[in-house]
Amino acid sequence: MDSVYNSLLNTRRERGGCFFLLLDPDRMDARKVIELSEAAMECGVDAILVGTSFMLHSNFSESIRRIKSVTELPVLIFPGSYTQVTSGADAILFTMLISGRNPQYLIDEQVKGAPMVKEAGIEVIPTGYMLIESGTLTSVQFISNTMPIPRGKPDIACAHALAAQYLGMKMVYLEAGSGAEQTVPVEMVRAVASYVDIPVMVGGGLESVEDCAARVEAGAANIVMGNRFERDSGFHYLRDLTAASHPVEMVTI
Ligand code: 1GP
Repeated sequence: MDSVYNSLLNTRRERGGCFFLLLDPDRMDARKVIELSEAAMECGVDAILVGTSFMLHSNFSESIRRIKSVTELPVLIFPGSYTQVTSGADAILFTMLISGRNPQYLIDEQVKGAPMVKEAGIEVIPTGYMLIESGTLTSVQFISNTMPIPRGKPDIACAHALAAQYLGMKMVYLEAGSGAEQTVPVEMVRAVASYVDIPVMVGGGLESVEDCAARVEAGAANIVMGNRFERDSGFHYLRDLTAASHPVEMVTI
């Protein structure tokens, strides 16, 4: 029933953390999607997230089908809107933008998407999505028309994350926005991870081994990276990033 969620919990328990690769089919061509999916398999990625803001150029279902054809990794939809619900994936992060006060992203998108998720028959991972201030106006902030949580206010982040837990969500996502100049502060990750019992996911502007290691050490269960792979070609460093997100394995080698 919750097989993807439970397998990610197990990985986190056994290896200290998980690394998720985010693919945006609007921002890379089909060949790169395939290349990255294959590299993910080889380099120790735990799951592939697929999501996009607009669906300007991509055929979302076809992209997921392509990814599934070259990898056995779990593929999770990370939807920019309810129109991205499709049956080819293994699970969906059923997100609610809890840091905002825009009813469209608190309930409207979910009501439109719920019947589609049921029809698709995919696993649902209810996720509290929290936008964190990152120094500049990010796409997600602009599109969602919501205020991010101030980066110097971990107490506000903690209260939102706990509300998500009490509402029955299975995960919280601390998001600085794709390509963020300032990433989610390590101290905010530490505060939230020690305050709630559900896994904490972190993403937005993370680039380096140190970025990943510091957030896993602070208690993040899942690290998300996408933008860096859109820019670069050759993915030799991916293995280092996944290793940094699996600290238990690093110690035992
Ligand atoms: C964006 O948190 C994710 O939704 C990943 O961010 O693309 O900056 O890695 P990047």
